[in-house]
Order: sequence, then C-alpha cells, then structure tokens
Amino acid sequence: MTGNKTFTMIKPDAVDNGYIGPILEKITAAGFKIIAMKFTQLSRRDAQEFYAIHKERPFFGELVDFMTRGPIVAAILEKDNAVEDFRALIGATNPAEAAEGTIRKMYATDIAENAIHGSDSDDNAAIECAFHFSGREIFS
Ligand code: FUP
Repeated sequence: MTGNKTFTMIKPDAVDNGYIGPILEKITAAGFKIIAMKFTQLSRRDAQEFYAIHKERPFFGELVDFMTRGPIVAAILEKDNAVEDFRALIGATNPAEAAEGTIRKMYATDIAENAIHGSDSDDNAAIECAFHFSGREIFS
C-alpha cells in the first residue's frame, strides 16, 4: 500500500524569485492538502544532514551553499499516492528535461537551483517530515 504523505521544500531560488504563491497554488490545485507548513532557513548542519546521501557527490558543497543561502518553505502534503503524484507534479530533477506544466519546468533555474524538493519514497517522506516537524505540528 502506498502512503498518503510527502514532504516538500520550496527552495531558496524559488522563494527569492517570488514563486511561493504560484507554487502553492499549483500544489493545492493538484489535490494536495497542506497539513503542516513553515517559512524557515536551513543551517549548514541541517542541509548537510538532509542531503547526506549526496555527500560524496561533486556538487555537494554547492548544494549546501545554495540550500542555506536564503529562506525556504517546508511543508507536509497529504493526498492518496502522495509521493509518486507529487514527483510527477514537480517534474525531472533537471528542469531542461522536465515535462511541460511541471513546477520545475515553470519555476526552476537549472539542475542545481531547481525550485522544489519532493520526497522520493514513502520511507524518506516519513524521515523528512520528522526532520522538519515535530509530532505535535504534524498531528495537531
Ligand atoms: P531530486 O530527487 O529530483 O530532488 O534529485 P536528487 O535527489 O538526485 O538531487 C537532490 C538535489 O541535488 C537536486 F535537487 C539538486 C542537486 N543536484 C545537483 O546540483 N546536480 C546534480 O547533478 C544532481 C542533483
């Protein structure tokens, strides 16, 4: 059975470019319910931990610099088949390869500054939700 929650961040490029509103509009229009949300900024330690899976990759330093350079919007979204449906809504990691109408196609700058994050599995969605929100925020 697939889960009904996923985790997203509107990344610093999209916040800086004024796209919080249009992106949230697309998310809710696609049937996702926002069940927790905050405007915040990641510390370097937060970003290193969140992206620890990429720590050996050549782009890791730039990824941490980018993700900490300004505020983000972090949110938990609820919908049937949330992880898969949200990945379809945001599009490919590289916006040049993302389908027309996807959030990354419309609002991302390039593969490094790609506007939005979406969990890639139910297990990671649970880990990422818990990383950013306490149980009280998730369930109250
Ligand atoms: P995604 O699951 O689509 O967010 O993509 P990945 O987990 O593969 O990558 C996480 C982030 O690392 C991307 F959002 C941006 C950054 N990245 C790069 O900067 N260069 C790359 O070649 C791949 C990823």
